[in-house]
Amino acid sequence: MNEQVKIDLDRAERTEKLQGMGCKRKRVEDIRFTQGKGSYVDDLKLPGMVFGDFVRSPHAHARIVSIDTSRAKAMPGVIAVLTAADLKPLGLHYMPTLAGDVQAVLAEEKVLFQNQEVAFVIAEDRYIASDATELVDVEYEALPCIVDPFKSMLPDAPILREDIKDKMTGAHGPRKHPNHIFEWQIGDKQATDDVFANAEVTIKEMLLDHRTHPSPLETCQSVASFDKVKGELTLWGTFQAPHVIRTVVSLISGLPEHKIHVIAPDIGGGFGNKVGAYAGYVCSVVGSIVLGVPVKWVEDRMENLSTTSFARDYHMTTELAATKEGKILGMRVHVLADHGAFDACADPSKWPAGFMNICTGSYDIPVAHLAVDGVYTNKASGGVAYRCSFRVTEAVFAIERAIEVLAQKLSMDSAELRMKNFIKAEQFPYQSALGWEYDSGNYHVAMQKAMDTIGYKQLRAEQAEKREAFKRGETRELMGIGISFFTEIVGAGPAKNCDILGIAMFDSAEIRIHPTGSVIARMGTKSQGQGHETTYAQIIATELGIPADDIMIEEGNTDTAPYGLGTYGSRSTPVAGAATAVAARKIKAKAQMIAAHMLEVHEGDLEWDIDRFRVKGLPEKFKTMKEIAWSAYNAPPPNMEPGLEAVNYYEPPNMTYPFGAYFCIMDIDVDTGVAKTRRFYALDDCGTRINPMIIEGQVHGGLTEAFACAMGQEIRYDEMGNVMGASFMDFFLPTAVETPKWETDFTVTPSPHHPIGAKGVGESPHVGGVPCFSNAVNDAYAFLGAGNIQMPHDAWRLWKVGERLGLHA
Ligand code: MCN
Ligand code: CUM
Repeated sequence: MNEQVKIDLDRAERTEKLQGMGCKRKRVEDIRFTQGKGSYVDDLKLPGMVFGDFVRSPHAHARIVSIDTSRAKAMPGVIAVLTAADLKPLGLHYMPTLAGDVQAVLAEEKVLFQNQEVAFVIAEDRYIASDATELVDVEYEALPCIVDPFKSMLPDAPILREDIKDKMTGAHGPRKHPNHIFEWQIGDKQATDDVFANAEVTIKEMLLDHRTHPSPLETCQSVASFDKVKGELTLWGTFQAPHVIRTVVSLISGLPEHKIHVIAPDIGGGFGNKVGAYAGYVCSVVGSIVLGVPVKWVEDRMENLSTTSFARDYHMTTELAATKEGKILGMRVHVLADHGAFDACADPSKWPAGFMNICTGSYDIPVAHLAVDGVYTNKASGGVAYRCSFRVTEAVFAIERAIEVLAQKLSMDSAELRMKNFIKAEQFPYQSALGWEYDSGNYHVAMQKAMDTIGYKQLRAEQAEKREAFKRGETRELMGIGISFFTEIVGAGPAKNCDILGIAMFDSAEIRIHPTGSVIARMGTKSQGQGHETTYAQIIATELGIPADDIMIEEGNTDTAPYGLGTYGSRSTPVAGAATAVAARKIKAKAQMIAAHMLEVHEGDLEWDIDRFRVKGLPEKFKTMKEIAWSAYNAPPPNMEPGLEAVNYYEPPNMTYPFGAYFCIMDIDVDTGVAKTRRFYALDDCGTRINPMIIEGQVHGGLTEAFACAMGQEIRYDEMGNVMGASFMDFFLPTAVETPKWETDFTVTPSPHHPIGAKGVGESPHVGGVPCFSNAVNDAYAFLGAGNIQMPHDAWRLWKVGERLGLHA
């Protein structure tokens, strides 16, 4: 073996041993999860712990005439019953929301949605608490309710929020009606209107991204334990953002922040459902402070689906203006946003409709205007959840459906229309008409790769044949080809435009190298299943040349982790991932000085080689990171402080802009409305890939949820405001049986401003997936003149489309 081959082999071996970035490292957390050894909130059992459960409103809108708790209090095992009257003297019957509104913790004079919290029963066990809720006698006087957001601002609409009815300025400016929350406008209205007035071709469609729910398998829960002697509160809970929860608890309870310990243990899925603050958290805290014992609150499935943060409910009137040749000239969107009874959207403060202004998508659209009206209705609150990247799901749905509608009007192939209007590689960084600077992209290449891989031309030919066969009555099956090309905006965010409660949306990493060269690192984010323990270690492994197996990642304890804004909006990699790389580089710089001292050379004479510093030109003279770590504690250079650790709080200079090209081939039986996904191909570009296997897992999960949303999942209300679909009997949660097979692919366009070039990916498959499914369904029926078919596309609704088109015998 010649010398060079030996060196290469040795380097390859050392690299492999690290299991660093790019490695399909197996998820370390799965060792405990697959053995049932995870530690979730409900696993917590504390001495003297008691249990709370809510009395909830059967009405969507009603006045509370009286609440009588005496029968419940008399039940053996019941310890206390809290109502708004108990919370009011503490100023806790309302709590602030992240959107600048207030939200009732326990309803005082009125209830505003079905299953709203009215009283909190605390008992010796969960069953007694639950039984006792039925003994709380609440007298209601039903009021007319608003379910349809289009009726919310009618002159004679019942006023929902009497608590703020005279407050005609909300957190985001003037309100037009007592049921109006905000109007948000962005873009050049005049220029856009002018383009539409003169355009050769225009389209306009009301596109509904219907109300649904993230429904993580583990529901929302908390355990509060107040130590009266120390005056300290420990709060365990299903929190995607533990530090933010600590700050909120401090602000509303008046307890000093350092006396509050917030711990988010293992979380069984979040999907945005666990960002906000809920009545259950507040009641468990108040219960524990009042009673001096730990209080546990655990939602059941119906409570989760019907009361905690919903997703979507965006009614998007979307318009495009174009030339006859298909060059898009302008976009105009009006959104009616149904926020339910309280504005509890978890957006960065300045963005009442999240990043909806990414709705120009992947296209070079010169002018655009977006207006969003948020309104109150008699439904549960929430609105920013479910792999949404702050309303990017809605934005991408609007543009990707609109592109299909335009293509049809132009009688143009929709892939070709996309290609014609993509932002070109040389246009990056690209300034969008609605205010974003896209950091990087290579759309044509990704789209072409996707089209070639699935055999797009052949599929269209097959579809044309099938359509003819259908017309001749030879088949009852319709073939749809769904396309979506999405651009995401993730990694909130730069301080100039992203804050929560005034706290800039940085994130953090603290890395400590122990004398033996093993590592503990802590971040301000919190995994809910994304595999952070595996992947952050891979970043550190590559940066510092320490095997990932020697690195422990810890998140979710506000006492030990540096302050961070948490995990949502696919921000962990763009923000805390960047902090991790930067903190590691600080350590590496110190390590280089130590190595120079050990090797008795000048720092500049050293070069980094996978897991060691070596002397340039003398590769046999080196010190490994492990050796350096030992030296850092035992014999640091003179005048250098011992130890090897660093912290970084990273404020990103820009967001990251992952993108992807998705294709769905679907066959629909017109007689039953049953849709079968024949093939689903997803090409994702999230820049530098830390763990390809985890990315694939994220894509599989996100696509499955996209399939669910598009094809059946829905939180629907009847005209009385009764929530339909608040159990898994009615709410479509796909199992392995219904779920299609996924094909994944990728291109790599690194983010130019991120230390390792990585972009987020957690929400991409959902953002791109939903319109792809809907486009497939719409494409299947398009040649029959079906017009726009709204989601969800369950068999019943598709059967009705066939009925409407007169396709059934
Ligand atoms: N990753 C990677 N290379 C990249 C980007 C990401 O290997 N270029 C890896 C990361 O290291 C991480 C995972 O992919 O392990 C997701 O990273 P990222 O895209 O940064 O997203 P977050 O970690 O911030 O996760 C949040 C995102 C959101 S907002 C929702 S909603 C969602 C999602 O993640 N909820 C989830 N995926 C989920 N997956 C599970 N299992 N459970 C949830 O609740
Ligand atoms: Cu919008 S759901 Mo995720 O950001 O937790």
